[in-house]
Amino acid sequence: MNGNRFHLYNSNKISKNLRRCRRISRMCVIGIMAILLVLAWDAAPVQAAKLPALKVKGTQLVNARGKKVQLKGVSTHGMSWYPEYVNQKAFTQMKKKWGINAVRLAVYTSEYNGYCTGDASNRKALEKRIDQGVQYATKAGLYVIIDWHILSDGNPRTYEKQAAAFFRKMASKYKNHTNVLYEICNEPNGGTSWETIRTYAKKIVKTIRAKDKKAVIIIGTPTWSQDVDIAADSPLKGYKNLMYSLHFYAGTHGEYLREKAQTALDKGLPLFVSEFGISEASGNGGLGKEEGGKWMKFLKKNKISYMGWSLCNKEESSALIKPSCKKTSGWSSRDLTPWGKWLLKQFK
Ligand code: IDC
Repeated sequence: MNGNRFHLYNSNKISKNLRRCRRISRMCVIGIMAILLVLAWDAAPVQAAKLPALKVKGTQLVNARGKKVQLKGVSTHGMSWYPEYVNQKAFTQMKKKWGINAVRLAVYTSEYNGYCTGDASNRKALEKRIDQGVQYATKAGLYVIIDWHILSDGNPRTYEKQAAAFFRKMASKYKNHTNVLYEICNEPNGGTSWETIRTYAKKIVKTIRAKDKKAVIIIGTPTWSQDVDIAADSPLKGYKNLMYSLHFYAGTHGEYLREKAQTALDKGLPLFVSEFGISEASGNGGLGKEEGGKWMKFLKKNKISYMGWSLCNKEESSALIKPSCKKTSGWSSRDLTPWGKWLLKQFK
């Protein structure tokens, strides 16, 4: 009897212990799962953007409902050169206070530790910066242009293989980001013909479309993205949502370039001003404010998107931030150059 009671007592105790053990292990499992969930959340790719995908209709950028959309924003300088301006606070401030709705991330291919001239670690750093830029833009509610910034390498075919690999990677990563646009060659120059650019563009557009079926793609045009009238004679066929870039610097480019733009529009070419300034084309010199005003009228009338060059404090008149200002966000009007102040007025 005693032995039995002892046995009963013991087995009660054992089963109580067992239950406690089970409870603890259940709590452990839940705890571990919670930790894993938090970690996974942190490591997860940036969330898909809430911004509606854009399309091209005729010469016009439109939203899903077919309403005309004009993107307005700023371009970074080279992201190897001035990476510090790619940060959340800056992007959010520019959206909320400046009234922009897009940013352009300039990835130089050749100059300034360019994507194609630097080493593998430099490429990795640039890709990380693009990732961050896209994340910050997404969180701030901005459209974002990934710009393959050819310049001294005047012919986009110089680094065609690298461009294809780059855009394959970008399009795989960002295919679900409805706020990402791709710009495949900033400014072809050095006499590179439209035929050559077109050959390049066909390859890169095909590469992007294999992954990302719909994103807007901006294609550079001959003579530093000015000969849009020539591109208008034989635009790419068989693909939707393509636009063509028109670049101007009002200190140098005036009426003759607007006429070329008008010719292109008349021929039905969708234009996108993915870079402009009112300094001279060198990025420095005096500001052409009056000519700049004429350009803005033209852009407004035709609802053409525009991105101002550039978000940095370099000692040159095309920089938006004063050289003496070391802040990388939280700027007040005092921190802006005359060009910066002028541009902000256009966004309002
Ligand atoms: C300029 C920068 C300048 C830099 C130079 C060469 O403002 O600091 O030294 O590039 O890399 C463009 C180009 C853009 C130029 C800009 C001004 O797309 O890269 O930036 N510009 O010259 N086309 C017309 C003007």
